[in-house]
Amino acid sequence: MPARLTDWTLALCTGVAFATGVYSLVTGRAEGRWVFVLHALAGFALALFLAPKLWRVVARLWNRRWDAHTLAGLLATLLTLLVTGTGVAWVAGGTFAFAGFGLLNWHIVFGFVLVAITSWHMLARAKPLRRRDFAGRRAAVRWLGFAAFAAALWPVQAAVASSPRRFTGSRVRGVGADGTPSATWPATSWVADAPRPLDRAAWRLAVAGHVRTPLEVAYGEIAGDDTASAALDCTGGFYTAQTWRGVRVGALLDRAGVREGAGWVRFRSVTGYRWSLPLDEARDALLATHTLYTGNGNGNGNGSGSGGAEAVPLAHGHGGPARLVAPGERGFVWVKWLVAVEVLTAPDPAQLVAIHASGFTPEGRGDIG
Ligand code: HEM
Ligand code: HEM
Ligand SMILES: Nc1nc2c(c(=O)[nH]1)N[C@H]1C(S)=C(S)[C@@H](COP(=O)(O)O)O[C@H]1N2
Ligand SMILES: [Mo]
Repeated sequence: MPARLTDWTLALCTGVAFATGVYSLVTGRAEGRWVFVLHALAGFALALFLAPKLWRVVARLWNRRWDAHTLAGLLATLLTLLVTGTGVAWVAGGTFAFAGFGLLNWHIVFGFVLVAITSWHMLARAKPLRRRDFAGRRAAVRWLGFAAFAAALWPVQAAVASSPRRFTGSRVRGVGADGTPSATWPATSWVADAPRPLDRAAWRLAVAGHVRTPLEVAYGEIAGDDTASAALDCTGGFYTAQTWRGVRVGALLDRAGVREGAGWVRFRSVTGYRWSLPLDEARDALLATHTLYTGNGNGNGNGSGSGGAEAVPLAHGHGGPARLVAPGERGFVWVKWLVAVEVLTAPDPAQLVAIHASGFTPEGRGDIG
């Protein structure tokens, strides 16, 4: 295979794997499934095209034609193996934890490092692709052969892959011994938000912003009868499918009266963590105070029975008194410890900073209540 064709194919595979990987972080709907397929194919192809590449450069390394940038190529090789290895190990059901990070988190970290290292390697070595690098029949046949090989690995991995896994790659948590949902999924604050427990009696939710009548709503008004069945799917690699109970956001917004020109609704935590959704999507979302279980014992017993279903109040770790439940959105959108619902006329770009910085606010650190 022509050297430059191999090299630029490696660049393409790395770019596609990285882009689909990053995009996968925000995909929570089944229509986004293809992103994960493309991600795996790009990853498999990267690993396969590595073979002719190393075959080609090994003599160069062996003959000590080393310079200041050789290290980049060597590190790229190492990172390629680490990234594809951790990806496949995750899919195959592997577990691993180091420095507070699990296997999937390390996979993501390695992915970012690989892109940085490959950029360095390319700046030092890349030569432009010419027409004759991919015009030859032999080259085309070989290239297609490799690509077909990568695609053929997809059904193989599907057969080998661990289950139950969601299409996002997340593994199920929060199920009882009998396999039905229970209130036992992990409490995860990925930026180490750790507020003090909020007192339900004193807690108030502000409904504010672009509304006719700003409201201060007490717990009893949020703990309603609206329900939503939806999976909380954390990008850290777990999901839990629950029936959530509380009040539909749209019902609250109707009470406050959304003003003309509103387009977004921002959900804010006591820690400063916040996210916003388009108005229509926000209306369908739920402010949840409880999870519901039919049958006995799955909710750990501290709930109240009603109509055969047991309702368990959201524990502090899960964002009680009330959290956002946004069906179809990844877990990071499901703001915990809600204190405000704000109607906006434009999206809030600073939320991208807020979801990384909320562990550093006095409330987020738990210094003040
Ligand atoms: C992402 C996976 C890649 C790996 C693991 C990798 C690995 C290596 C290694 C180990 C070497 C020999 C050490 C050195 O002289 O630097 C090398 C050389 C080289 N690489 Fe890469 N590389 C990758 C991607 C790329 C890309 C994307 C390009 C350019 C588009 C590229 C172009 C080159 C060139 C031109 C050389 C000089 C050696 C020769 O052409 O014979 N590589 N690579
Ligand atoms: C840049 C280089 C990357 C490469 C080469 C790569 C490669 C892979 C491979 C080969 C797999 C296994 C796929 C399978 O067997 O189905 C995988 C899985 C996965 N990767 Fe990556 N990856 C990269 C970056 C990323 C990034 C940046 C993210 C997220 C930000 C990410 C998220 C994931 C997830 C969520 C899975 C599990 C998918 C599943 O369980 O079906 N990857 N990756
Ligand atoms: N205030 C706040 N809300 C938050 C988070 C956070 O760190 N702070 N983490 C989010 C993430 S990344 C996930 S996956 C879910 C986790 O919810 P759980 O603790 O009930 O599992 O909450 C989301 N809501
Ligand atoms: Mo998460």
